Amino acid sequence: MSDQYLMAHQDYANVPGDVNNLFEKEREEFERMMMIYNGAIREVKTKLQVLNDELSITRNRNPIEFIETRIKTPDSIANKLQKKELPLTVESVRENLNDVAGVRVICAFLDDIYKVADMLEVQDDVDIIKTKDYIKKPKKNGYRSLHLILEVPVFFSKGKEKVRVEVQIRTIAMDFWASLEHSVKYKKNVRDAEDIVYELRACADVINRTDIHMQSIRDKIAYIE
Ligand code: 0O2
Repeated sequence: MSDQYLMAHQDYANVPGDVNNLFEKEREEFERMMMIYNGAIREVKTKLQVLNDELSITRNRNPIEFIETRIKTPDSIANKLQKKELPLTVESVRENLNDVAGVRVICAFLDDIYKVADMLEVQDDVDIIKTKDYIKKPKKNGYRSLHLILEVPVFFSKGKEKVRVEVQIRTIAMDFWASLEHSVKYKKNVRDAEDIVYELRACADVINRTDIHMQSIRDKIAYIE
């Protein structure tokens, strides 16, 4: 059993009181759902690794620097459903949440992001349900990333199930920015945070210009004999 699979179960076992009770009636169903999401994460990660290996031969370099995966914790699932005023049931999770299974793909260059997305799109068994391009249309805070909601089949002893996975694709620099920005969300003193939000916004713009510049330098290097 993988560490990640174990982690999902440990998280479930350690959920704070309220949330634990919310899914208690459906504990078995909930565990099965998490097992299925874990399967889908593995499917998508393997697909990405195979594509990366192939491109490292045909293009002589890897478009993907690294891949991270995560499964949403039960309390985070419950919080999101509550925020959207949706029922806290397994059925509601499956119908309404797209990001219980999450895969993050980190690329060196901007054009690699779209290359990876295109390669996923043409796979026979991958359906792209939704695309959010926060690179072409960044969020107000400066967040940039390409989000794809995929549906992939996961095969079991008694058939297959289509499962949704959120894939976030971004550059190393965008990822660096997003990790720091994410930590501001958990700070209580909003007044102090206001300056930080402004500075982060400015950094996001610098990062974007740098990403574009690095890509053009890479292209120039490619022409040097
Ligand atoms: P966590 O902790 O990463 O799981 P939807 O109902 O799906 O349309 P949602 O879920 O807000 O609405 O979709 P969106 O905008 O695609 O965001 C999904 C995820 O993208 C977030 O998950 C974050 O991981 C990431 N993200 C989106 N906006 C930002 C941002 O401004 N800053 C950072 N750092 N990350 C962002 P969660 O569930 O919010 O969080």
